[in-house]
Amino acid sequence: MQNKHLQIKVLILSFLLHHGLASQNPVIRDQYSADPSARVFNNKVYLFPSHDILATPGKGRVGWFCMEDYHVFSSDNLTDWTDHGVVVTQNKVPWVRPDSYSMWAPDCIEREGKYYFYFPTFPKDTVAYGRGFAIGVAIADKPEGPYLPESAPIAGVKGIDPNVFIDKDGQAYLYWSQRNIYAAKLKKNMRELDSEVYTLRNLPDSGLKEGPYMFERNGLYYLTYPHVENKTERLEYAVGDNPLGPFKFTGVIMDETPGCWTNHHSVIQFRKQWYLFYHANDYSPKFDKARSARIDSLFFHEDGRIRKVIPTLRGVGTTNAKDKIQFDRYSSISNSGASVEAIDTLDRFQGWKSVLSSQGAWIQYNTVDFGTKKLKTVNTRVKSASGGVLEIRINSQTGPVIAELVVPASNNWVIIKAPLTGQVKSIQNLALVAKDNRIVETDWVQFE
Ligand code: FUB
Repeated sequence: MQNKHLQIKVLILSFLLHHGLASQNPVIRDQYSADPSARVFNNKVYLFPSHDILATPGKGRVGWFCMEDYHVFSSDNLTDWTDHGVVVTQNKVPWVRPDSYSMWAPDCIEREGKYYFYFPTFPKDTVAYGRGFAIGVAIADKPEGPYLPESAPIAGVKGIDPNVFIDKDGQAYLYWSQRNIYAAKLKKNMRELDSEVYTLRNLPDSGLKEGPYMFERNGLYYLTYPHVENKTERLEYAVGDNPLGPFKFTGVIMDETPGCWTNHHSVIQFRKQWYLFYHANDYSPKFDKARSARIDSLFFHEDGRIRKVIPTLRGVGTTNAKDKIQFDRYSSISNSGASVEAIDTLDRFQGWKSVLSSQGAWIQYNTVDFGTKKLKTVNTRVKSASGGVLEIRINSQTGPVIAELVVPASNNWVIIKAPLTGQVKSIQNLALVAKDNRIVETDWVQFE
């Protein structure tokens, strides 16, 4: 009987684990989500990524980027994301090759209550996977769609990675790339160019540059872009006092990401904080054309220069203590005896686990909100063939112990419950610490 209860409990908790809301990096947990273009509309953040899928014979080019549609996501706290589903798909756009599988990096912008979604791909009259990318627009009344695609791509534009910027005077600009970065003014209808095409100069001469993203802050125009300075892409920026430049190369926003050749980003300010959206290949460590969107905070120096962003797994936002806290998306980790591994290497969307294997090894997860009411217990999903003991401490690995978790020897995942000691309230940083040298794996920790 007891076994049956345990099984039911495990089933319910497993359902919650796989259908729970996402937080931390990567932010989208059930599909690939590359080239994240984020926008703030109506006090919410909307995310317009490319949707990487894996090509198979007859469906895309095997071993290359493969995308057939776009989803849009939204969040009002940068932690919990809603997927609004497919907004544009290759076989429903009149001018697109229905077998293009090349719906690359998009962008979206609002003008006078309409939402303009820009996307590059191969038109019907081009060779798939050649150099003939065009850029189209689809228009909606709401950020989450439905979007109605125009019947033809934007005339005069050849390339990828559209980005749209509307200046304070109402003038809109389209930026895109094709090894270099180009820009042109857009007409008010947001569907036609209104100037010649400018090649943006004074950026590093050699090495691929793509994925432009323009924003303005305190009268300074930031042209940000991925560039291959060494081996793979890093994020750089140049500044100017005009949306069309001239720009002056100013620095690196994010260094190369080991194991992922591309990076692609956007920058937004949301409730007074600036954020960098970018991607890495978290769910596909061996194939870097299946990528996932991430978010980290971005800060400026006094003189307007951007501080380099160091990518984190913890990401941004507060985690509610009653949600599943994934220590494997850590803020910091001990130099030895602690690691992060995939729960199932055959299904990486199952996420990760923290593994502690020596006395004193620790993993820290910051900014957990315990609220104002005293929580009494902690549930933890753990596995240890030998059994072992973990502690949860607040502040750091040497801070006060708030729970001791005695993990039974088992080859299966089990959920154990332990009492919480002391008054833990408001926002806390937590550390999970090994009390002995036995190996203990932790999937999540949740307070109630
Ligand atoms: O997602 C396909 C391409 O990879 C994008 O268009 C580039 O910016 C790079 O991220």
